Amino acid sequence: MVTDQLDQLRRDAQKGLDSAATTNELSDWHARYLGRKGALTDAMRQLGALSAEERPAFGKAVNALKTELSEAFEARQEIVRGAQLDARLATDAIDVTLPGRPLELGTLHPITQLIREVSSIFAHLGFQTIEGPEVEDAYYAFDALNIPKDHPARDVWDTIFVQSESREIVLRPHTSPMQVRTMERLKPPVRVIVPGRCYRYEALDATHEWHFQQVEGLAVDEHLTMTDLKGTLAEFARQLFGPQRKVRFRCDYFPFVEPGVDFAIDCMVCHGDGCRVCKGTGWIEILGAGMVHPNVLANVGYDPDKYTGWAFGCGFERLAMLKYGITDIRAFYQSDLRFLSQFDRATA
Ligand code: FA5
Repeated sequence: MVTDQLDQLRRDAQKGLDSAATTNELSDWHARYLGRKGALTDAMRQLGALSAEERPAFGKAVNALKTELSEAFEARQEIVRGAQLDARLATDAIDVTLPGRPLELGTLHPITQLIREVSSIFAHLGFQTIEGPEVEDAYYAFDALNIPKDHPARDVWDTIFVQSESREIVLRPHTSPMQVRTMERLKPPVRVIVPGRCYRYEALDATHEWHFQQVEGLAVDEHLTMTDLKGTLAEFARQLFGPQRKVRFRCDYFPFVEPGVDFAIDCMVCHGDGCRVCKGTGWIEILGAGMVHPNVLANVGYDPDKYTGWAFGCGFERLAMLKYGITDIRAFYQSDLRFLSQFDRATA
């Protein structure tokens, strides 16, 4: 009778195990048959009600069934785990034959491209490209450039001040401070260009940004003259804007050069006839330049009787506007991909 009960228990347990298909169902089954309050524990409890002769055989049979069901449980557990893994692999399957999604490549900003082009032109003319600080001491931005405190020309550069009590620190309004820093560091002959960011407290419009990029050019040696300046800038303009470009120099004033000039090229839209781009003049001014002022040479310890030099300063955004026919300078820094992706010829 008791043995019949155990046989029934075995059949029920085996049936339940065969139909357990998930780990949850398996742990329910384990609790029901092998757990502390499970059917086999109940069966063991019946030992007390049996006679002394029946007990050993029944105890042995219960233990054998426990071992048998434990082994069956482990085997079933393996099968269920394997089936679950197969199901997960089937749903997560990657089709390695599908074509990949192409990565969108970034491109260099048009101003960065132009900086590289200008550096390359000047490299072929024997100029080294260097960089300098954007946060600058007013000594380098003004004083050493022959613009002492209270000089009216200081207002021309609408300067953003960072600190002004013990020491005047500014966001550089032009790259000309690098004339002084370079000459302090190097002995003549000097031939450098210095591209970099500049900042001015400006009213913004189609040709004025509060943040823009300039390139400074500086050459110092014995016997340098305006002719060298003129030849270098004409070559630069023709390489950038085409070999047929005419160039024009006119007097201009900058405290750190003497004489000072503005440099223009003939309008590439109307070829000098006069149009909206050149405001009817036939010429487009692209930079300021001149012979380095003797005071600036003296400030860095160069002998102005022995050395002469020339310098120029040019805005990259205005160059790019001319080169690419862009009518509003603000387009460069609005991060509009529709605008920027037009300049995707260089990616490295
Ligand atoms: C200067 O900054 C002088 N340091 C240039 C110079 C260097 C003269 C060496 C002589 C010798 P100016 O303020 O004109 O000059 O600026 C030079 C160029 O910077 C301008 O022709 C223009 O292209 C660009 N620029 C000036 N202000 C702005 C602005 N707000 N937005 C965009 N470009 C500007």
